[in-house]
Amino acid sequence: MAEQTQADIGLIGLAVMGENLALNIADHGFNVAVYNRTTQVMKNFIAANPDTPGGLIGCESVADLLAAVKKPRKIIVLVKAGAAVDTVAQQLIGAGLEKDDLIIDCGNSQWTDTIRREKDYSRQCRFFGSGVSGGEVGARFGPSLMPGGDAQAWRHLEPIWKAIAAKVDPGTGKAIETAKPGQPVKDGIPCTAYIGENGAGHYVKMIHNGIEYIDMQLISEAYFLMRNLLSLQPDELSPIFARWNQGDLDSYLIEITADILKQRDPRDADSFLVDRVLDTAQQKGTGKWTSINALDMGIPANAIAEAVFARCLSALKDERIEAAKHLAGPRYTYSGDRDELINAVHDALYCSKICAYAQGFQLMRAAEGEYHWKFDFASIAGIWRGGCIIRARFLQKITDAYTRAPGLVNLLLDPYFKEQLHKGQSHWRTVVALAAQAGLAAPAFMSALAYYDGYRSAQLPANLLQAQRDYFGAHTYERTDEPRGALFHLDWPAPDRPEIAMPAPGSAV
Ligand code: 2AM
Repeated sequence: MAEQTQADIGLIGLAVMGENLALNIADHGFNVAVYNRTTQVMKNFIAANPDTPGGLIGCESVADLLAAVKKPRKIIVLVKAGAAVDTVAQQLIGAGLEKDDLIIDCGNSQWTDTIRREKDYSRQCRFFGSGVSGGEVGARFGPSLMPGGDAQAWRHLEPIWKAIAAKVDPGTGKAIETAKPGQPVKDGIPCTAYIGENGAGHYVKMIHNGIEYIDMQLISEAYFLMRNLLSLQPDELSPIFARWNQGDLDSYLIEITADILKQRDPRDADSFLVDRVLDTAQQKGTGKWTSINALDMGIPANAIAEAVFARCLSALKDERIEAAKHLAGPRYTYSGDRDELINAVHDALYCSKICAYAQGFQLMRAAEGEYHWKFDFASIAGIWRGGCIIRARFLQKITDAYTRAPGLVNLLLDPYFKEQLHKGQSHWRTVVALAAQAGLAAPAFMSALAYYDGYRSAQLPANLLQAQRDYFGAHTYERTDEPRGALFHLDWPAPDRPEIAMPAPGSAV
């Protein structure tokens, strides 16, 4: 039984994320009470960390944990997403959690679950959902944190969240390097801010992950095209990514790509590890959730969905090996200039990335209407500048864009991004055309370009499509020479039948 009520915060679930978050909080001088279902795990954790700046209190029951934490209690829950979150929430409520207390679900919960839980538990406590990005290292030394829940409750969590989050240099907009244990980063702009009511934090975390999928796919396609068209070895590609990391593409994912490509196989120093890694990508589901949500809301986030499908296609390894024996592609040898192609791939990557982020922000804009949130997009891009997997110099440009124009309809229309697309599109088209000519799969580059060209087209072929719908299903159409909303139908084929004006949906007729 904990003897004093002294802990600033409680934490349930001591798997690696829970342990690292607890240590990060304690590093910043907060006292943390910890509980784990399997008591020995908690005992081992306490024994392994006797000397943290804030101190850890080990609790053997949920009741002990509640007794140890100062009121209003803040209890972080880091258990497996799904039913376990409800199990733990109910245990806490059963053990005497009070109405002012906060449960903060830091797992990868689906935002719809968080909306439900916030409602279901609103009589017993204040339920928060906070996205935590940056993996195990981020949790330990500075994650990007996306909290959603009751706006009044946020002020109780804010000092701790701001202390433990990654920090960004206010001058450069770049993440400050992760600190060593016991040397927390104190200065800089914290990568956390209140996101919105109920599931808003978990929703924005999901969009982060959806963007992460497409970011990774685009980098992989850039690697694949340069490797195949220029016959470059991984250690020749590594310095190209390292150089890109000094410019517009400066980001964590480009940085680790440069590292990965120069890594030799620990089993065979003559080969590169990347060539020994099987080309089948796994997934945990957040990219899929993002794509399903895009389909549900009718938002064209095609590049994000394409990145999910690219992983699905990669997973069909046995089928692909078999198909490769039967299905022919073109014979193609690139005979152009090496550096020119490398620059073109760079620009294709940058332009595609702009479209991918534009899609992610379009989704959040649509979700505002769907779930009654009000997002601060400059702040969201700001939170992602440090701590998380998609951290990048690029995000400062997005913060700038939404600071200039908070109501920006689409990121593509921001003057900076527009200029980049205008400058890079010729190279982008060259790369997509080369991929098609050479028969190299580059679905994300192609899909992003299709989005760009579709979005900037005042006229698309949907006139024919809608006419087809009216032809076989009497689904009606609008006319270019009539006000929007006026509906018409023809009994096709109809050389001499009149067009019928249809009542607008919802009208009294
Ligand atoms: P355990 O060590 O007892 O398995 C990740 O699975 C973390 O969530 C672990 O700390 C695990 O505790 C905890 N966890 C998973 N399901 C749980 C549940 N239903 N109740 C409490 N903790 C749970």
